[in-house]
Amino acid sequence: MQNFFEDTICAAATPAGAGGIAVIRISGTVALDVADRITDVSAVSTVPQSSFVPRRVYYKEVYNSDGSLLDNVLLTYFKTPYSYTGEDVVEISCHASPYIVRTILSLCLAAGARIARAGEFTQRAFLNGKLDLSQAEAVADVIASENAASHRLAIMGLRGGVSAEISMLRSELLNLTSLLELELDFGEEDVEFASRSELRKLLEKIALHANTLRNSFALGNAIKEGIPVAIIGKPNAGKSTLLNALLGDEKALVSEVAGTTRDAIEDTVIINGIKFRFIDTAGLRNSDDIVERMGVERTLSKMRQASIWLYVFDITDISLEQAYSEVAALKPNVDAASADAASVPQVIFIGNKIDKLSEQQLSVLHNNSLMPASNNIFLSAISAQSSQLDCLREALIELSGANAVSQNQVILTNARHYEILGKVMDGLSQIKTEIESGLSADLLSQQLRTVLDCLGEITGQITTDDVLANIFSRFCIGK
Ligand SMILES: Nc1nc2c(ncn2[C@@H]2O[C@H](COP(=O)(O)OP(=O)(O)OP(=O)(O)O)[C@@H](O)[C@H]2O)c(=O)[nH]1
Ligand SMILES: [Mg+2]
Repeated sequence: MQNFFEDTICAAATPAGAGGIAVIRISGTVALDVADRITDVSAVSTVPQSSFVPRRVYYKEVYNSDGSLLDNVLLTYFKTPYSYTGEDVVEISCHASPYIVRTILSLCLAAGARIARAGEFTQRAFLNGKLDLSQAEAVADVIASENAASHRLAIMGLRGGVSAEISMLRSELLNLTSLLELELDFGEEDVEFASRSELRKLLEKIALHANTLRNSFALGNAIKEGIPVAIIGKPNAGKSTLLNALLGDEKALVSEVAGTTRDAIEDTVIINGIKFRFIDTAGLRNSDDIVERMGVERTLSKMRQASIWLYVFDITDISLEQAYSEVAALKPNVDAASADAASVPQVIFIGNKIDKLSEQQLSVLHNNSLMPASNNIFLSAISAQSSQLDCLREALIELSGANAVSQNQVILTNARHYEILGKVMDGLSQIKTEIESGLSADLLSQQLRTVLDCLGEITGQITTDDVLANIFSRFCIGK
């Protein structure tokens, strides 16, 4: 259904002072009027009858209010409802001078438009039914996407992947609700159309579906924000050297003094279209130095957040078995936060400083430069100083899981959707308990309706002004 807003809005859709061309977008009932007033004639003259044909590009002149030429522009008209917002939209491409853009905007204001708020074009698109809310949110993700993996997920959202998944869940729940509501219609006759154990099974299936979708957020969020990789190990193992080599930048201080790194040092790198967030940490050891102890605390907390650990050890100093037992000893320190199976980190053991090994010792390692030792454990022998890290990069890409996402797989990347699905899961498990305790059909169906409303918050069938304001205020102006 089309909503009509009183105001016609305008804004630059391109960043100020960048590139050769800027685009100004005007949307609303008087967009065409505004376009008429500012092109070819002085803005103070009377309004001519518009002759713009939709979806054609016009070469026009824009004049200052004193009648002098401001710029030559290209103008395109999109007639309601066939536009981004669903309203009459005019797009003006002008030269990207901030002065020209500012002046055209002020001519638009004089002609009856007002400046758009952040995200207002997309908000109108949503309110006019051009996009649902999860798609509107994906627009912001597409704009923000900076690598192949996050872009792929954003496009999936924009094309309605999340919406389709939610509407599938909704229709499964609606089926269940209508089974129950049918019973209500025959209330007097005390019939049970759906056996309670059938209902429970259906509900479990729906909960499983919702849970799978919800769990995909761990990966989706990591792909969007950068897969968190903690570089950990004993002091002097070469962690900071490895960070620098991975970043191709001398970001962290390196020295032969054990305990060089105190604070966690983070930076992101894109490897094969996947963003990784590497976190170099303070070497793990017991220390009397209070600052170093604080650093170690910080290391443990970064380890809890990481989905991959690079456990670096000096291959000339300790054996693989020792490295294993060191990591095993670390696990209890971080397990508290890892109750969720999805968050158990994968570990790559990195025997560092192979340049210090003899030819003979090296030949033992040869061909074994990267071996999957068991489920979540990989081995790599490197020299962090040499920057020859292709094996490690390949292992990281593989462990990230980003490439395993198939074209059609829906992965959540939006924290709001994740939170709502949490509420949905709670609701479903409560209903399951209530089915078991024999709650009446009408109370059960009421509860199911509440869960359905929850799902509607994701796609925007159910929203409040606050939620909308919160979502769209994070957009840039002009989008
Ligand atoms: N021969 C050799 N030396 C290395 C290699 N990697 C690091 N080193 C040296 O080992 C020492 C410690 O390196 P760092 O990168 O500072 O070690 P770290 O693990 O960050 O140490 P802390 O910050 O103290 O925990 C430095 O003198 C490095 O030059 C390597 O691959 N081969
Ligand atoms: Mg260091």
